[in-house]
Amino acid sequence: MRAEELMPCVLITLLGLTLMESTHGQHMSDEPCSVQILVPGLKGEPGEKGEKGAPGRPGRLGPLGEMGHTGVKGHKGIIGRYGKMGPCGIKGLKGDMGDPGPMGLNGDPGAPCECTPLRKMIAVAGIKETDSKVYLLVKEEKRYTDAEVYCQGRGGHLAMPKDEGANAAIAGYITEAGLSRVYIGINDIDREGHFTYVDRSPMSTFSKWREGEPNNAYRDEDCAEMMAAGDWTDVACHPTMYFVCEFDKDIV
Ligand SMILES: [Ca+2]
Ligand SMILES: [Ca+2]
Repeated sequence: MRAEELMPCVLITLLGLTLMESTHGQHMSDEPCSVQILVPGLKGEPGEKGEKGAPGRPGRLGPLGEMGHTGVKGHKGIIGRYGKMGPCGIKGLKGDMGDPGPMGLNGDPGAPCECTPLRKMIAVAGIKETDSKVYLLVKEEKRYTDAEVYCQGRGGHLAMPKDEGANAAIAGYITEAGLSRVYIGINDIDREGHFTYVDRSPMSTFSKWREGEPNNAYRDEDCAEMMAAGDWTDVACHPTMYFVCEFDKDIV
């Protein structure tokens, strides 16, 4: 037999030996080279169930799902916290003036009065004085009652000459001022023909009526004036003229 013819036999035998070794090994070595047809055996009995395998690898990412339906509107929420303070507003209009405040404290005492210069100044302004009275010629034309109000407002009365000295002082005052007549504090307003001083003190022994006066001319003369010579006449009360006030010295 040539090598070429022997080769298939050898190959098949080797193959058969290899396959059959586990079951027929002891018989194969004695057999001469022969052709054997190897076919699969019968299906065996099912094996026992194996153990659970390890978890598989993660699957591939799936496709996007469809868009969901619009939900139902929810209930109103509770009130939130206060917000931050807003910016400043524009300036308002000016308000009304307030009530007057309380009176302030008294000021410090003034400097002591330098009386000599003051008296000198008053004298320059035209004051006349006797031992007990100071007279002031007021060059403002007023009715009799208004003249008395003026004098009272300054703490005095229309001049009430009650003796020759006072009467002379007033008369000199009128003359020096270049006047002819002024109101003085004598009248019979309360009772016709019954003259009193303007402070209602009675006429006593002293009087200086001009001859023929008082005559209550036109039945309308209830006031009195002094002429520059110092004599008196009764006159109407409503004409306006200058007048002389008198003040007690102890209150000046
Ligand atoms: Ca009269
Ligand atoms: Ca008269």
